[in-house]
Amino acid sequence: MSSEFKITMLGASGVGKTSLLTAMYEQFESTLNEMNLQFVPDSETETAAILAEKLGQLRSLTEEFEATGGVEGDDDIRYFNFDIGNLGKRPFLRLTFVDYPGYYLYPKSDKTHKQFVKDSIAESEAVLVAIDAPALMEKKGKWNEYINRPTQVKILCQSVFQDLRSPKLVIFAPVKCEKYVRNASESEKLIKRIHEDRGYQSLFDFLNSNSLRDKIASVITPVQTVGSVIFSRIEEKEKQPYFYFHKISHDAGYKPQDCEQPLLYLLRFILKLEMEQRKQSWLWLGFVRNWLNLDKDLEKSLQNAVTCNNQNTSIVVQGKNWLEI
Ligand SMILES: Nc1nc2c(ncn2[C@@H]2O[C@H](COP(=O)(O)OP(=O)(O)OP(=O)(O)O)[C@@H](O)[C@H]2O)c(=O)[nH]1
Ligand SMILES: [Mg+2]
Repeated sequence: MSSEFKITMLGASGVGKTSLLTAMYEQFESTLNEMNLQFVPDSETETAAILAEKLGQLRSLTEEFEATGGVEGDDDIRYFNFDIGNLGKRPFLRLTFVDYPGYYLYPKSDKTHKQFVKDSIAESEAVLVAIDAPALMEKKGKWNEYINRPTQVKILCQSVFQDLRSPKLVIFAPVKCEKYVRNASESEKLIKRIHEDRGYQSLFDFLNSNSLRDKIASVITPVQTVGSVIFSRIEEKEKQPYFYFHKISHDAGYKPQDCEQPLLYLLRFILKLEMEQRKQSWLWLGFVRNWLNLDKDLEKSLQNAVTCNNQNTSIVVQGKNWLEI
């Protein structure tokens, strides 16, 4: 059996959770190949097939389109297994991403749905928070609470992150952010806004509170899940916002960028957990359950891989020690 790590997606309806998973899968494959590793096809959940369908949707975005979740979004819980192994060998690591319709988070949603998300986060080693960047950045963040629901996200984390017995990684991934990462100073602005009051400040404050500080690592890593489309405008109809995007040029194709970054941080964290446990397992007996049993070569290639974090666009907010190899 390979070791299994669970990651729960977090984010309201339509922010881009499933698209993010799709782009991550696509882009990470080439990173893995460079290390002589590969995704091993997973016949149980047909991850690759489902993601291919979503990929088709992303590729076929028209000249101008409105980004929505809900109807075109997903209506069920889905588990995406990313199995990683040496070429031609059995996988040594399985990353299971838990994806669900974003409306599960809403205050009025079914109790069992909300409980499902809570349980899933509690059982996960990491949480991947997708953030709709235009909602955060445009009109001084007027639509952020409505679209991204940071308060709801914080309340959920507060109810789950208590008495943590093992460290957790929280990855903040702003998506649809082509317009905001065109140069270093714009990227900085995006990252700053995520930290601010209008963004996720109170969640960061909570994660950095005395009882959690030592056990939580968090990073912000912007991704471009489509790459070739850019935010153009918001139209307000009957007090509802509609976000429109357009292609950067007539023949611009699907060109995701930095989508492997969240996975690199994840692997870094997993590797570090392994190393720490090996060093001081007497201290951390509580979370010895996921030994990777890496051989020397594999450990080396993983170590090489995780140094590929893009320092220009991503930052570690807290818990650097859980990510240092
Ligand atoms: N412009 C732009 N649009 C995107 C990007 N990623 C996703 N979208 C669009 O945003 C919409 C919602 O994306 P999804 O990935 O389905 O969102 P979701 O969070 O899974 O939504 P639910 O499953 O309903 O919770 C779709 O119309 C996507 O085409 C992006 O990087 N840029
Ligand atoms: Mg979805």
